[in-house]
Amino acid sequence: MHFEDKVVYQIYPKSFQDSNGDGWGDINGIRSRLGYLADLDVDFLWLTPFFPSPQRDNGYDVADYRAVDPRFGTMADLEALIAEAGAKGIGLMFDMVFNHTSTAHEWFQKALKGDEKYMKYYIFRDGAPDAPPTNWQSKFGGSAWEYVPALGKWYLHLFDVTQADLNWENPEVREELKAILRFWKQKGVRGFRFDVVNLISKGDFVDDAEGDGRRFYTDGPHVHAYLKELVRDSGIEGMVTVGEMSSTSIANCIRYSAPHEHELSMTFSFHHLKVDYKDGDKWSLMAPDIHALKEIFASWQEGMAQGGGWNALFWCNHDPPRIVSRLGDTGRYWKESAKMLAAAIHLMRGTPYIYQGEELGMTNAGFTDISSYRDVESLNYHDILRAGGHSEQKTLQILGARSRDNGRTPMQWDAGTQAGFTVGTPWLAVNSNHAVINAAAEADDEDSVLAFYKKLVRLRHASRLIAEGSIRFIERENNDVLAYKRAWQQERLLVFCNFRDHEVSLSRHLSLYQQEGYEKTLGNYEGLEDTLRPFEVVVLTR
Ligand code: TEU
Repeated sequence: MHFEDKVVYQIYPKSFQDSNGDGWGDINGIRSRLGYLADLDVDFLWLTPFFPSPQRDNGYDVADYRAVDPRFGTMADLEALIAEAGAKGIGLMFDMVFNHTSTAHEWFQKALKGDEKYMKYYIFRDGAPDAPPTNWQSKFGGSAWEYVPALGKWYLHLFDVTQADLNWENPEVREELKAILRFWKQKGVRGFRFDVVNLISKGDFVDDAEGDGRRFYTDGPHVHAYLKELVRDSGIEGMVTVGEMSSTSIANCIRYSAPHEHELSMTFSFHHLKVDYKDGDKWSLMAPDIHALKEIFASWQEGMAQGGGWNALFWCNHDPPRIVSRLGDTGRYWKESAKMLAAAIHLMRGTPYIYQGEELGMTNAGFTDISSYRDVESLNYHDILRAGGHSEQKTLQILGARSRDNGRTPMQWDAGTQAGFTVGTPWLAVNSNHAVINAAAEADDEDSVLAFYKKLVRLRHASRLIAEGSIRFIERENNDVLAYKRAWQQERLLVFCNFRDHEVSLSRHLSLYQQEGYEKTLGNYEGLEDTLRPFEVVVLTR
């Protein structure tokens, strides 16, 4: 499978398009928008989980891996979607949440009743009711262990208390998961995204004196062996696969993604999305450190290339806030910054992912009241921040910048009521800026953010340099500009991105490149100056 020249579009079904007026997006809604997606020319659609689920974590708490939650539609709707997308040359990628199941899953329910077989599917530990086995913290706040009085045991949940971690040491668990992959492959699914898959192999269960416990289970002892086995035995090698890697390293991501390792096609890593975390804390606000951002891109891009690994390129998904609100500008330079940010990653070495609405320049939710929020992590942290002494106003300011609901507001299709997302009441409020930022308006505008994304997708399809070329970062000492050079055979491409809302200079005037035979082939301003204008991106080729 060649994926170097492909582009993936991520759909969060709950917020994409509602077809029956219940305020939830659904599969038939996606079917009705295939024309839009084909026009954008994307190659794959990654759908976040639509499986039966109590929805404590919006579907990442899976209760049955082989069915469709009725609120999203039926298996027949899903099969029709796979066929109709396929007819347009678009492949479906499904999201496999294999680190944990919902506690509503049949396996966990049997375990709770003391069924020995199923207790071994999870990570249960003996212990007194007031002494969790370790001091590890859940990623959503609080202890990572929950006590079950009837069993006199604790179970591990790295995420919500309703998301129990699976015991991958048990070969029966691994066989169950392989069978799920075979099931979806048979249905015509073309690829998979694996949720937090570098957390599946737990190491020693000991207290962490320095952190929240992650060093004992991140990129754990058997993770590479488990992945190799999963891919080999389920027959999915050759399909496009991406692993979501939490707090990982370049060395591990090379192993996860280098073709000769026979693990995955590529990896998501998140280091570049933490450059505005004060002291590494998501809930402490800080202005983004652009120098750190550049260093992270340079080391991951060049490091992965040297080791033969492959990056997934992304700014947005259903977890982080919207990138224009974060690194760009939502006012005067909204359009310029949205385009600059897009070009910055789409021309790198790796496979670009577009998250629904990113191609329109959608912004953060703008919620001003806790009652607007739905995300379990946001609601938990509201209480944690309040208990930690923050005022309600400060807490809302932090959630306004960091909540996962920022990226989950409904897709903005048009300027009409509820942005064309639903004729009912949406499960999460529509952003009031849909009157201006919406697909219908942008489709008719050649200068729109949407039009710019279309250019980037087509460029990758057409250019072997973008798909396969080498990469080297330049302007390394410049704290305002991210810049790199791509090379393939005799072809060269240079990308200069100004991350500031003011004019900045370069170590070398752009006109000097012109004298060397470079021409401007893409940008978000007219003409070419020696300096870069606010949020300007300039692409030069030779
Ligand atoms: O996310 C994994 C993950 O660790 C995060 O991005 C997490 O949301 C963040 O650290 C919280 O601050 C994946 C899914 O993308 C996410 O939606 C799920 O909630 C999570 O796994 C559990 O399945």
